[in-house]
Amino acid sequence: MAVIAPSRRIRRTPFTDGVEAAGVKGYTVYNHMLLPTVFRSVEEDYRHLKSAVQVWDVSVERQVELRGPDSARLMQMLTPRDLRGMLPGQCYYVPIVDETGGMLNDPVALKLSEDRWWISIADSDLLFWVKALAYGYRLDVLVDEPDISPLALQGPLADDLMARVFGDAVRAIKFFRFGWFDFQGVSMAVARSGYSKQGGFEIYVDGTKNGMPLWNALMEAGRDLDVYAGCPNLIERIEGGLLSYGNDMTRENTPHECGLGRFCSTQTAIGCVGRDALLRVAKEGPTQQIRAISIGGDLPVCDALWPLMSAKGKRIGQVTSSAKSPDYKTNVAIGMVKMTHWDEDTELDVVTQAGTFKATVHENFWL
Ligand code: THG
Repeated sequence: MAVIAPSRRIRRTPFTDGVEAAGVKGYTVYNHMLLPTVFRSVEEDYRHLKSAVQVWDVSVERQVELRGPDSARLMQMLTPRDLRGMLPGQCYYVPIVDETGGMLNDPVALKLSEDRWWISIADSDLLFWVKALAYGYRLDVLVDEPDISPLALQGPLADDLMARVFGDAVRAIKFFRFGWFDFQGVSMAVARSGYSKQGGFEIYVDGTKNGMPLWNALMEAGRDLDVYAGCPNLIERIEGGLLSYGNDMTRENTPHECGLGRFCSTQTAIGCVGRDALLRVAKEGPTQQIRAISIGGDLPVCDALWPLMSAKGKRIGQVTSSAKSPDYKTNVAIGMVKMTHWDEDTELDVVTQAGTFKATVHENFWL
């Protein structure tokens, strides 16, 4: 493939200079911004992620900030997850749905205080929907995108590296909680979270100018830990069942179809704009759902949906992400499968641009 032409519409990040110095080999575009996809090779990056520690430029996880007395009300309008028990310092994975119950995004929400929230978004222009609701309902809330850029530390040695730069107190941060930590006189939110199953942190870097100093400090402090630049890894995230908005689900899907029912409490999420629609579909339950799928053979890259066919030759779903897994000696994949074929060990055919391959449905992901 040819290169992507750089322009103002494809934003660089505060860390792009560091990413390029580390030898980034590929990018995707996510929230109109550069997201690295590979440094050494996807397989080498995968091995290193599972054994050491990586610094990830995940600035593309843009923040939609809500500020003002109606912030909590607006936040609850966006999601079927009941937010009443959420405390400042907590992160919640929150499906965001429209009035039909269709998925608009699957961000991590951070409650900074009763009247200040961050929505750490996946790849869709959620800002417009949030601004429109605030305006249409005449809410007393400011909605914008602040100069905050998440930097993730992921991998088994993340705690050790993090403690060297931010102090031993970071070790006490619990999963999906955050605290405020100082870097060179600037206070930043530090959460135990991230788009891998290897453990680690996300630093919500405040101010573009503070990006490279922090990047360099982490690289320097982690030299003997074999720290390296990394990025969300396709193989590892499929093994872990971490969904990719726009790939594995779209506005056409409900949270229940996406296997995100455990993050919904639609009955008590009073004010959620998709509540009535979701209550209607929840009564019957979903008729298709996301599943882990293993596929045999030498697959091409999955850059479009691949139809899934039953033994009788009927279309019963699609594969939307796949990668060859070194640890599981099979191609690991994520797909949407109709109810009639979603049970463990169901055998299917998957139709790719390079022919048809044997696929098997699983009820659980690998990690
Ligand atoms: N971190 C932050 N923002 C993000 C992402 C992130 N924005 C974009 C994208 N990732 C949003 N999607 C996800 C998907 C999965 C998770 C987080 C964000 C995730 N899921 C865990 C799991 O499924 O095991 C745990 C969820 C839970 O138990 O609450 O972490 O990664 N800041």
